[in-house]
Amino acid sequence: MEGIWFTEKQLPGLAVSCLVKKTLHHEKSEYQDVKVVETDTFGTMLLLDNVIQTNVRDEFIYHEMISFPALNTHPNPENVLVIGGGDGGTIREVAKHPRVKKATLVEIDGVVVEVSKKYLPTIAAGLEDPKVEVKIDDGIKHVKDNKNTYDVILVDSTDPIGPAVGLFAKEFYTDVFNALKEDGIFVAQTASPVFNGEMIKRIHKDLGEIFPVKDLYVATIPTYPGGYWCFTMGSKKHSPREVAKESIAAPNTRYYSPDVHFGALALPPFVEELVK
Ligand code: AG3
Repeated sequence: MEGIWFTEKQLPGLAVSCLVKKTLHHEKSEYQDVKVVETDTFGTMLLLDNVIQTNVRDEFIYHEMISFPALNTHPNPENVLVIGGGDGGTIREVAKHPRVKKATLVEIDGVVVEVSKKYLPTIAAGLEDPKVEVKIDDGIKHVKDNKNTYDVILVDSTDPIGPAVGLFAKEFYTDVFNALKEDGIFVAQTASPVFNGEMIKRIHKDLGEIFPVKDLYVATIPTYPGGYWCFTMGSKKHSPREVAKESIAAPNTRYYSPDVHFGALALPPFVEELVK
């Protein structure tokens, strides 16, 4: 794959293509096809089953936005769990938050962790942070086995196909609820409000039956289908809308800021419609 176009078939009738200069790595792990490619437009890029997961150019947007809204909604997010996210980008942001003491990453596919360390060192940097512990294990099992343990749980999964299906199920959200302490907060990436509206609605309904507080916020992520992405939050107590602006920590962030915290929660009517 040198100087040819990689195409992700994002939807049955939609594809996005990227000019690839070089394939740096390609292997089939126990769970998926793992590829790292060098592109002009986005720099080094991680593909799982030919789906764009992350890249050096726009990764900061997704990784900051999956992490900081929950970390700043919780008054004291000392103990944080990230499920998935083996590239390390999410845990890197988590470890940056001044009130986080311990961050555990549970990734099912050890190959993703190894390949990211080798080819995506700026993203994988968090995996070496002293606050961080990496476990190669099944996140679904991990939450079942660790009750009343975490302040914040972030689910940095792939799309709801293949190994990630269970991470979008109501049973899993119930286990996440139980793995959180009494004022815990959960966030998951929940795809595109334009293309995945029905799923977002269903998730919101499921969460509403489990968590007292639920919310949705958006960010612009150029490489994901539609470029406009949702994150869903379930919280036992605190609302992201009631955070004191002065208490918000945004250490060296490039997308997230105290204003973006609230701006991301301002939903256009068609998105609001999905969570009413
Ligand atoms: N996880 C979310 C990837 C979803 C992208 N979907 C797609 N391209 N169709 C990203 C992992 C980054 N840590």
